[in-house]
Amino acid sequence: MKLRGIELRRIGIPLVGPFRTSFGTQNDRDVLLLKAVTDDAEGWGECVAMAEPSYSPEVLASETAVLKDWFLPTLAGERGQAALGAHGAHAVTQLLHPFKGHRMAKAALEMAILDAELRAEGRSFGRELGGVRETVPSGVSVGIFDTIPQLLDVVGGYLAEGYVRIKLKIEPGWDIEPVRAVRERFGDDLLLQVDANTAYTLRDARHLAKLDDFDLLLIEQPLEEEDVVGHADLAKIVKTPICLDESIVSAQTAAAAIRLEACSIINIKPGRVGGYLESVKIHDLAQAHGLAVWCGGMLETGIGRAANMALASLPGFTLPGDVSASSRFFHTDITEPFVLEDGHIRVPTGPGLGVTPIPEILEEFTTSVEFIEL
Ligand code: NPG
Repeated sequence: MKLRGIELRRIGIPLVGPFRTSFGTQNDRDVLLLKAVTDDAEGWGECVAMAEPSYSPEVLASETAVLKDWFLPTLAGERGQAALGAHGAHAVTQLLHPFKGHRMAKAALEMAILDAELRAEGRSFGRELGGVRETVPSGVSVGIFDTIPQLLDVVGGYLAEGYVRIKLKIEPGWDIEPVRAVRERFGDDLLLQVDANTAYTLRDARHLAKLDDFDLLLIEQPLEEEDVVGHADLAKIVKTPICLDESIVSAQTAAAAIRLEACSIINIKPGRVGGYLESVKIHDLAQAHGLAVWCGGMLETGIGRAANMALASLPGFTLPGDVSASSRFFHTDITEPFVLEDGHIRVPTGPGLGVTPIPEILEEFTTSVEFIEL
């Protein structure tokens, strides 16, 4: 495979409504899309970085800069092209290994090149990653609201649509009571979990233990991302399983967290860990240690969503993920929308991602575009 160039395209899509978490409120999604142009095919990648460094230090501006200044020149060089020619997308991680961090840019680049490679060979993302399911159960992430009646209305709406699991965003002051209200209104059979996005400290352990009354599937990332030991301490006080998100940025950090017993469940987000291939490694590691994993979401367009569906179809993804229908976030997606079918979403089976942006819609949302020839 010869990589001819990469198109970097910024798009802005309005959200169906504000999405409030413990780290801020989003009203639209500003996305960096990559298109890898090879001799044989074109492939798409989506960079999940956000505009502000509130979830991760990696932001759209930093990821665009490292791609242009470091990653693309490395792939363009003689050694880069030779490695891509021999090993395709599997060479990307090794080639970019000398560069620290910026996993969201690495993930997007690997994804675009892998998509181009698979499209050229007529193979699907799902098959390539090791997927075993045709459909995946769909969970939905529910933001923070001003009042409990508002929250109950929204959760009721999602359940009427068929979502099989509800994740409530929590923060100090919005935790026990909203969880109690949802559990009481919708009953004990509802699959329910919470996500704190690092909003607590170990001093809140007794308070968080009150969540044990509500039979939650898990508490996601209650403490700061670097406080892995704190999560291990918390896991001894709280009975609800601890799930890590922000703390896990690689298979190596996953191995350390498992060894420390800091979590019993992992949320895998390919952008956060540097790509779909690293995600498979974390899946395999978790499976070997008997931990459940599930696929997180970062308000992806249909491009990132398609790849997430493929990942979520692997056998170790035993909990429903944040793999919602496109309509959860967007009135108009840039690809054919992903839709709920009896609480599940169909994993694309066509070559590569199995979906492509619809040109007119892509143009409408585009705010800038640049082609970098290699
Ligand atoms: O379904 O795409 C989705 C969103 C799920 O809540 C969700 N994502 O902390 O997990 C998270 C949160 C998030 C969104 C994080 C955007 C970072 C950016």
